[in-house]
Amino acid sequence: MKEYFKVGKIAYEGPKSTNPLAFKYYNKDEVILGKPMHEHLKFAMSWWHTLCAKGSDQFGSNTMVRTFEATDPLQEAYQKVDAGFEFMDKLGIEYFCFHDRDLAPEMPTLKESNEALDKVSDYVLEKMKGTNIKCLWGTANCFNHKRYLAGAGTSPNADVFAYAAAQIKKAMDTTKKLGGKNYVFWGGREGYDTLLNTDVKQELDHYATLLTLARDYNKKSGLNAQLLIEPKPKEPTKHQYDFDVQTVLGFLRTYGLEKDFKMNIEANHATLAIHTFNHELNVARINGVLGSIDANQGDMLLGWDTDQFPTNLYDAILAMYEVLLNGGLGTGGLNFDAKVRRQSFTDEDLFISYIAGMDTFARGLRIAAKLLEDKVFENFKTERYASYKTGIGKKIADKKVTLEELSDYALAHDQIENASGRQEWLEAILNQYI
Ligand code: XLS
Ligand code: CA
Ligand code: CA
Repeated sequence: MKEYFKVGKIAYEGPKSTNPLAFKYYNKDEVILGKPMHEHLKFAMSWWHTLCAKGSDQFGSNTMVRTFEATDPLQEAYQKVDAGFEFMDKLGIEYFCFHDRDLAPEMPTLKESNEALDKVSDYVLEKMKGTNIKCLWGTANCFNHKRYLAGAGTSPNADVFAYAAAQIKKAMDTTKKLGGKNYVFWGGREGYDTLLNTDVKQELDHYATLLTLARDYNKKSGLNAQLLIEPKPKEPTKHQYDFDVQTVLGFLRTYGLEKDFKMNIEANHATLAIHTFNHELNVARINGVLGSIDANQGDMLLGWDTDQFPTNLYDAILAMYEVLLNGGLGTGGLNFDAKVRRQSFTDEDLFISYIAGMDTFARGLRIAAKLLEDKVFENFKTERYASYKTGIGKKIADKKVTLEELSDYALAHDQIENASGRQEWLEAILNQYI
């Protein structure tokens, strides 16, 4: 078997190590809050950004130097499988995520595209045998091809809707074949740019129909995956229908789908919605729909979906804090939906970026666990809301009060005393834990 990367197995060397090709914080088997790190942090390799992205942008062509490239796209697809498994093995990554069109190329007809996907996924299945590498989630790419110029499930063209349904069916079959425990729907081009040509009500109805059909097929086909919607507020369209977690919750409840879907929360999409990553995780958690994470980060000064590797420790701590409060991610995990920068074009950069991301989350986990153990914020919050534990507050919390009674109470207690929110103090304590 050809070796594609001139990099050996990545080992844990601890925080003092200066070796760029070693983990400083991710110590796979170290137990944190009763569970080994690799169970808290089910890291996944994104097939698209790792094996398919070649560094091109709006202004320039490819920059990546990849030894697994080939002139025939199908040949390249097989080589990507070999390279991908070598990469995951060397990093100790146990999961991967894929779009149908990352695994195998789009062919001239749908039938041929399906056949190509069958062949390449057979090969993936073969490679999985004898390893502990698993599929975290699959999805269908219903946004790249020009047929999807006006969306997939929300396209004004019914033939496009049918084509998307066919692609989703096949991607679900492929996810089942590879043993995937989750299936993701990112809205792609489900959104609009101008109301002058768009019937939003009709588009949302159609989108819900597509998701309902997929929900039914999930059971009928025996895939039985956790279905996940991935919110994103803009890009490619101006108004993406799956804006953020709260918007998606409203949509799911309108169409009676709230019990069937959880969410895949991406850090960069949260910040595009002018939310923090932990805000989105929190909204999902308190509504019981925190399913999985796309671990990356954006650049606040650029303001588009840059999909950078997550190196911001602060955000990782607050994210892992939510994950711990959630009791983990169930069947979900942490997918590196992240790509190396255009100037980081070597194979080594790919490894270094994954190490940086894994170490950031490992360190975030350690610090979040300590904060939680010491109940730093939890004790503060208990105290802050203590007025709802007794007296009139308890009556409000128990919903055993009328507006008239509250009015009488307020008339007798109209000299209000508030307590400080102590934000700066709490931020300083958080810094002490870092
Ligand atoms: C794009 C999305 C996409 C999904 C999967 O912005 O992040 O990559 O994760 O289709
Ligand atoms: Ca994503
Ligand atoms: Ca993204």
